[in-house]
Formats: sequence, structure tokens, C-alpha cells
Amino acid sequence: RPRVLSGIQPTAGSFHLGNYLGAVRQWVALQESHDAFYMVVDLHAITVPQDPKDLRANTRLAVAQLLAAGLDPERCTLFVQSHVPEHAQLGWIMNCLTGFGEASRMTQFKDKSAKQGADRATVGLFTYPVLQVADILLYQADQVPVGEDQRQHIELTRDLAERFNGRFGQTFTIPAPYILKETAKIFDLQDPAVKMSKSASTPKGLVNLLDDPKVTAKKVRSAVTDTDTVIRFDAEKKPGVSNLLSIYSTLTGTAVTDLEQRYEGKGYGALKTDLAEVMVEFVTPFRTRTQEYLDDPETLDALLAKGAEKARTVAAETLAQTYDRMGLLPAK
Ligand code: AQP
Repeated sequence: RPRVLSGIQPTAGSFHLGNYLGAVRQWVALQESHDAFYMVVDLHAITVPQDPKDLRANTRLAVAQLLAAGLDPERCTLFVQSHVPEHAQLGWIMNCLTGFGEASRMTQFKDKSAKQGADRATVGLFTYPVLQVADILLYQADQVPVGEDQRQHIELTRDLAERFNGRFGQTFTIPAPYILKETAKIFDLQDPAVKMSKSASTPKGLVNLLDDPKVTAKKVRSAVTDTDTVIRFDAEKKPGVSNLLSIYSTLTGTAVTDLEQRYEGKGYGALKTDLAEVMVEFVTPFRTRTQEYLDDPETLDALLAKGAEKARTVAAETLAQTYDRMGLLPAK
């Protein structure tokens, strides 16, 4: 079975709709057909300041949400990044292979550091994409299911894997991004020109899966569309409506063309009211399931311990091979 690897940050508490549709939903599907490794990337989260208590709670909360979304620890390897020390170790090796200029070209760093101010952005935030390279290469992943915003980081991963293989001999699998066109980028409900994001979206534009379903329904009903009235998918001319159609289509498994037909001659109000209902039906059981997993932290922690053990077997082998190829003297 081909292997997939992906991760999600435990930062904001609730996952948002972009995280779910852009990434987590694919993770659930891929565990059936692939050898799947999924992790909560707490080492990435600390590239910006975190309150220790919140970080710990949010890490469990992220795991609970992944399980609620449908990840099954019997079908995939689910773990927390910091439980597998090889990530930080291979991260250092990859830092030593990355050009400073190359790292400086990462647009996510540019955006995030611009927001924080150059003096406050950490070196960790700067090298975060390089740690991500290590995350992927450790598992010899063939594919990486992510949203469009991560494409550049997968490109960097490919470049570094090729560089290492070229210099030291075949060691790493060259991974490919796994990005579904329809959900590659879910947009802010209030500003459909920008991606839905926990740090950049306004509260009204951001759908948090763990919000009160009534709040979510209201956000969907007041989503920004356009002054036209026709319900048609046109990402350029009608980004707001197109975003709603993508969300609707993915959550219900109905083709966008079928939705266009269903809403022919109807107003935006009808579309939004129905989508609000679809959303409520989706988030209500999701919230309940998440809470159930959270109520049993011992089981959660035991499951993570098992996941880390499975992950370490693979990660340790790759790291040992990497050290050896590079000429690091083995400890006797
Ligand atoms: N709007 C989105 N559409 C599609 N996919 C998205 N992802 C995030 N936003 C969208 C995908 O979610 C996965 C996990 O993301 P992350 O935990 O790495 O968080 P992020 O990318 O940092 O999420 P945000 O909300 O965009 O955070 P900020 O505001 O801090 O930048 C990834 O696969 C990502 O592609």
C-alpha cells in the first residue's frame, strides 16, 4: 500500500471548516486505501507563543476531533509529533541542507512573520517548513494530503529529498502533494477572496466545527455572495457562491452541476438556508463525538502511546540510515 503522511496543528482549539474539508476529510478516506500516518504537530504549534496548559489541552482536543472525524487507530497510525523525537532530529539535518535564501522564499513564513512583526517572529517559525520536510521524509511518504496553502512546502520537501539522495545515495522517497481540486482552498465566508484561516479570518468568516451549531448556521446564512442572483459555479466572477457550492457539494456528495440545477430560479437565500441545515447536521454529531473522546483522556493517551510506538519504528529506521549515509559516527 502506498504511504501517506499528514499533520494538523493543535493551536486554535476547534478545527475550522477549511482544515476539515481541505485535509482531514481526505485523511479519513485515505486510511482505507493507504498505509496512513497522521499526527498532531505540537512542535509546529510552538513556533508561535503557546500557553503550556492550553497547548496540552488543545493537543488532546485535536486528537479527539480527528477521531470524531472518523480516523480509526486500527486503520491508521495516529500520534503526537513530539512523542517521536526523530522529527526534531531529522529536522536539524534538513536545516543543514536548506539554503537560507531557499527558506526565505516560503510564502507562509513571509505572511506570518509580516503579521507578527520581524522582531517577534522566531527562528522556529522560519525553519518550520524544514521541520515539515523532516516530518514527511521520516515516513518515506508517497503522498501528502493537504490544502493548497501547503503546496510550496511539499515542493521544498521534494527538492531536499532529491538533494540528499543525490549527495548521499538513495535514501528518501520523493513525495507528491495530494490536493483535491474542489476543496484545495475553502474561502472565508465574509471575504471569499482569501482562504478561511484561524489567524486571518474574522469570526464571522470562520466556521469552527465546535461552535454552537446555531452560530454556525447564522454564519452560513449571512455569508457574502454577490449582487447577481444566479446560482452558478464561477470561482473568478462569483467566489462567494462558488465557495458555498463547493462546501455543499463536498458535505453532501452532490455534484456541483446537480446543485446548480436544483437551485435554478431560486435565490441565494434558499441555498444558504439549506446549506446552514447541512452544516448543522454535520457539526452536531461531530461535537458530541469529540466530547465523548475528551471525556476519556486515559484511553486517548493510551491510544497515542501506541501510535507513537508504531511511528517510531519507521522513523528510527529512516533516521539511522540518514545518519549513517551522512557519516555521523554511530555511538557504541
Ligand atoms: N481554508 C483552507 N482550505 C483548505 N485547506 C485548508 N487548510 C487550512 N486552511 C484551509 C489545511 O488544513 C490542514 C491543517 O492546517 P494547519 O493545522 O497546518 O493549520 P494552518 O494551515 O496553519 O491553518 P490556518 O487556519 O490557515 O492557520 P493560520 O491562520 O495560522 O495560517 C493543512 O493541510 C492545510 O492545508
